[in-house]
Amino acid sequence: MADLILALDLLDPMHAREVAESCAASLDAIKLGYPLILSAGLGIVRDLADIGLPLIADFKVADIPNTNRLIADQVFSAGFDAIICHGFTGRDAVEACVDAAHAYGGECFVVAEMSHPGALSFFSRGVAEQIATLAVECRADGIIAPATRPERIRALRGVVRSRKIYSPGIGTQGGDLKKVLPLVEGVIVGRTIYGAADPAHEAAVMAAIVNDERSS
Ligand code: 3DU
Repeated sequence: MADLILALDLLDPMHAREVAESCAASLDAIKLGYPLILSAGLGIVRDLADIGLPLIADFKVADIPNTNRLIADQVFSAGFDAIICHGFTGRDAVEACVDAAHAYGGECFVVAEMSHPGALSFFSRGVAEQIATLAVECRADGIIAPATRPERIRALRGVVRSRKIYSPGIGTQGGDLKKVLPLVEGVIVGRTIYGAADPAHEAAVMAAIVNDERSS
């Protein structure tokens, strides 16, 4: 049972709101990251809250524990429901994010392996498995794993078991929605939806595939 999560990487706040609103009925959550927040300001989180979907902060937080805690406090105070952090920073830094998320009743996801080709420079030779293990030990709610490499999602499932796996890289980056859906709890889709001529239609098409998988 996977969720459809829109990566809202648009720069114009009005356009972002329009796309989010028009796609909302097909979505389970919206992920906001640096592109939109740096352009529109953190206030856009409150502006989007009335759409009624959980909002995930993709800041891939990767600092020392104290700074991670300060960032996470800002994220959850702003109205986000979940945060994404990096795991290569180590146990204390990841725990700072997880603890802050849970103190606010939110969730924390740890990037285990990225989806782009260059990710393999460092997310290889067992590193992703180590990060996923750390995520579980730190009581993170889940990990981020690449839709571009379904075999890696399968390998990381062996580590995280029942914890959630959210997977970006569908569509534009080459990941196949139908292949990835049975492997994860959430698919993250950006350009294929918001870059379509009719984003609401594209989101509805994808949601129908997600729902088919849910009922199969
Ligand atoms: O390629 P898309 O346009 O569907 O966007 C994917 C989103 O997921 C985008 O916000 C990107 O920053 C994020 N992401 C990855 O693509 C890959 C990762 O490993 C982690 C996050």
